[in-house]
Amino acid sequence: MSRPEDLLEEARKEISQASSSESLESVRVKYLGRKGLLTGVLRDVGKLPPGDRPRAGAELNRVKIAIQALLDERKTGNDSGAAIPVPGGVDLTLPGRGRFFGQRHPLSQITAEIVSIFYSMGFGVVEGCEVEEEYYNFEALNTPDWHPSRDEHDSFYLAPGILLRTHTSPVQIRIMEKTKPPVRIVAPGRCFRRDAPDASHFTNFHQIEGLYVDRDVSFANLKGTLAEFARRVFGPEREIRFRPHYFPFTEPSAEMDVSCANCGGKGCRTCSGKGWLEILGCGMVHPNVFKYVDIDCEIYNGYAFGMGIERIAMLKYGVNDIRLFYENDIEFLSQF
Ligand code: 2NM
Repeated sequence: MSRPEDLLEEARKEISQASSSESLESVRVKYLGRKGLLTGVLRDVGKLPPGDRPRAGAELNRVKIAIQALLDERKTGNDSGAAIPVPGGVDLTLPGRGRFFGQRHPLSQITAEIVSIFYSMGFGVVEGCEVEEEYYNFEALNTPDWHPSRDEHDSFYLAPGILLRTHTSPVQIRIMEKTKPPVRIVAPGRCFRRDAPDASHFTNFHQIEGLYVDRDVSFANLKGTLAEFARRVFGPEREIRFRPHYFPFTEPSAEMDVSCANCGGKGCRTCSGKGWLEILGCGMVHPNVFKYVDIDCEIYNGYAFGMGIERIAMLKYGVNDIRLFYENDIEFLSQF
């Protein structure tokens, strides 16, 4: 009598080599058919001494179930019953590999979102150069030479008077130089500062700045526009507030906060107990700036604002480290 495990091994080999459903069926008949090898051996169990029968029967049943499982496994994947050639052992019945779809970087997504909000309110979109002249980056922005950001240790100078822009404001100066009011633009782009990297600083970051110059522009116009912006980015349930601040290029100046989403304004760790999160700076364009670009500040005035895109993205999505945006970690990026 053949040993059950030998039968199983032979059946396994023949099942894997079967190249058509017909040959698979003949393997089944050979082992499990009415006159099959296994059926024959099962019948012989009756001739064993009564004490040995239960064990032998159970063993053979196990083999029978295993052979049937191997046959079933080979059959699924090939329901048509037609012969499938298997070139080089490639299993053509396996599902195809998924195609990898890329996506836009979260900073590009949020930039596009912010730009489209201002675009819908009538702002044009302008981009400038990352390498700037000191004049456009500081001088024309009423930024005195005692200001810390003019220090060699705070900006990247490429040559005397030439540096990587520390904000996108030079774009606004260049536009005002050659455009008669009304001017209504936003300028998104990459900026550079010589900061030591930590959870909220990086040597390059992104800004969107806005500028509106016309007759009779008021601080109320600025507040209304920025309130609408905050509603659209953070949702209508968040409150906003303005606090006085200082910028060389605006007077008066302010910072705008949104209420903390985490605690609803009560104060928690996210907002350092303040209940508010600072999201941007703004103000009425300083008359000295208008003098540099030859716009008559007796006729025209305007407002300007600037925000860090990383900061907005971090607050909106709950990201706690700016460096995550710059590490090309697919696990992180694909969440957006
Ligand atoms: C800010 C805050 C306040 C600003 C000012 C100007 C310009 F060119 F009109 F003078 N552009 N951007 C500005 C004003 C930027 O960023 C925090």
